[in-house]
Amino acid sequence: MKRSLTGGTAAAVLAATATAPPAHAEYYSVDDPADAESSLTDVYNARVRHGADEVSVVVAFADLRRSSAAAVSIYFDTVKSRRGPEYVLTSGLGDGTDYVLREAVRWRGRGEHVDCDYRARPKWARDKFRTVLSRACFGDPEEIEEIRASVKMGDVADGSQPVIDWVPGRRMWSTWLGRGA
Ligand SMILES: [Ca+2]
Ligand SMILES: [Ca+2]
Repeated sequence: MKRSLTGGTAAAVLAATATAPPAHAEYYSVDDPADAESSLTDVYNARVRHGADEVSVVVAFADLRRSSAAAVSIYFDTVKSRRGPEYVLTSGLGDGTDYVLREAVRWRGRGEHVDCDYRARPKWARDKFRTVLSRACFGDPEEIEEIRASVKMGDVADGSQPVIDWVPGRRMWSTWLGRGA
């Protein structure tokens, strides 16, 4: 289902509008424009939460379906002194697909899956994808102070041309999130 040209253009003009939380907030939420409309899974919003024991990310799409062939990668930056993400969770968005958390090097997953407590699930009826990861997935929980995340959706809408939607932008990050109560 195509959005109207007018609506799409107007939305695309707007830069991603972040809800600026105070420093060390535990939440980050960003709306993303209709800038990948050739894919049903154009990302509309991403929300990151750094809780007392878990980190969760919810990604909202225009129209998420069980038949989706798209995938989502959620990058986590946990070590400020090392450029780029330390971890990446990758999942399919269709029915029967799987998900995996791996260490990341230069924005690519590498090695075996990280052995820790995490889960991920598309919620087709709500057009959302949600993942929840134990803080222990990111190393010694006592040593992790702040975490930030970046979201990339990838789809092959017409079977040839890849459609990519980064939130809040290509290799850009949420704010740093301190551990919440
Ligand atoms: Ca978008
Ligand atoms: Ca890093």
